[in-house]
Amino acid sequence: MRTTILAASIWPAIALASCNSAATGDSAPTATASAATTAGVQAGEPVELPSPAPFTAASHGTFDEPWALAFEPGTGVIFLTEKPGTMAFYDPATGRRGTVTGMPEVAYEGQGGLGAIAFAPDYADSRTIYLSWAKQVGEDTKAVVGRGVLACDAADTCEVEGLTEIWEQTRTGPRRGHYSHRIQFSPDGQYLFVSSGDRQEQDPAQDLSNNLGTVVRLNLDGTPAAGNPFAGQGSPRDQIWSYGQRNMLGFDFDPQGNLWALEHGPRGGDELNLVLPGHNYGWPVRSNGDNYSGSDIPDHTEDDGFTKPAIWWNPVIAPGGMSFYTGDMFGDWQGQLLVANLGTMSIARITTDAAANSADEVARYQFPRRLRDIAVAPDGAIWVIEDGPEGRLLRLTPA
Ligand SMILES: [Ca+2]
Ligand SMILES: [Ca+2]
Repeated sequence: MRTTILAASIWPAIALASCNSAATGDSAPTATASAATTAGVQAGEPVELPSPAPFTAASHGTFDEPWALAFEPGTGVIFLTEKPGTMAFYDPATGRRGTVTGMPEVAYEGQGGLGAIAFAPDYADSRTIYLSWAKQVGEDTKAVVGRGVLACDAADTCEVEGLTEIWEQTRTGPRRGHYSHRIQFSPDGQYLFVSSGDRQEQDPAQDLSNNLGTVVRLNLDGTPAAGNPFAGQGSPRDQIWSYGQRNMLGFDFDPQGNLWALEHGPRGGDELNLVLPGHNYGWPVRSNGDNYSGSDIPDHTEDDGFTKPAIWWNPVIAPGGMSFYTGDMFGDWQGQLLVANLGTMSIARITTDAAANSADEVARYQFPRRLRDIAVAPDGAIWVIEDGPEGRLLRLTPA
């Protein structure tokens, strides 16, 4: 009963606005392909893929350097961050789209800008959302995470109210890359995990006096979680969950509750790692790739003392984002990992075995452009965003 009342009080603005949309359902005056709906979702514009795939793709509009997407719990409305510092939303059911104000000031340069978006585990009650971004600090930058409350009205706008920084990279740097700053909540909703890239500085990933090149495990308010592997050793060691990691743009829990991170290698050596507390993944001491200059970095070996990747790529796949598939629409893919790739302009489909710390790439599907992020909709459809200016929002459904 309480849930019902809350739902009605939380989402009336969205529902009202949807009724005002010209593209809504049976009252839509036009019958073009883009306005038609299938199973309650806009059809979109068909997109031709470079080679046969077990799905068809349809575009649902373009965005300005989209970086991450997430589905609002309860409504299925898609919220997308745009790297220059803006956020948009799109309702697949009606085609309605709008903007979100209250965004932070971001350091938009190189790989930096607005990053991840995640809805709090208690979003239905709290309306709290989490964002990550690159922040200017003098001549340097750092990745930060903040949270605020999402408020939407009927005028196709939403606002993030009271956005407050709750976590930061403890060492700033002059380079404009390897922020990582992907966000995941533990399946029980108790913990906030953030991937913190090495900021192209390399050595800090082995130095626990900073939190670069690590995964951190935090309480929902950004404070270090109790029980972390280096608890009691001061800050920031007390927030570090794992280390020796490079630039983790793929970051997700599998359906069994294991956390995985997919990091960019240098010249070769992209790695998918099962993220375990206290483990050291070897960067920059070991890599199955080498430096961009061509100089050697010793490969991972059985006796190197570091945790080995479950799978690695040489040449690289250059991941943008990843999501474990949970849904009915692609039933055979249940529990498999889907990686949206920048460099190889593809989706890689991967089976994982956490107990054996192994994984296999079982298929790769080519796309016409670089892919930045991927997410699974409540109905089981797969959504991806293309990288760059006028990056398209694509919905994939079985062919
Ligand atoms: Ca490694
Ligand atoms: Ca090597």
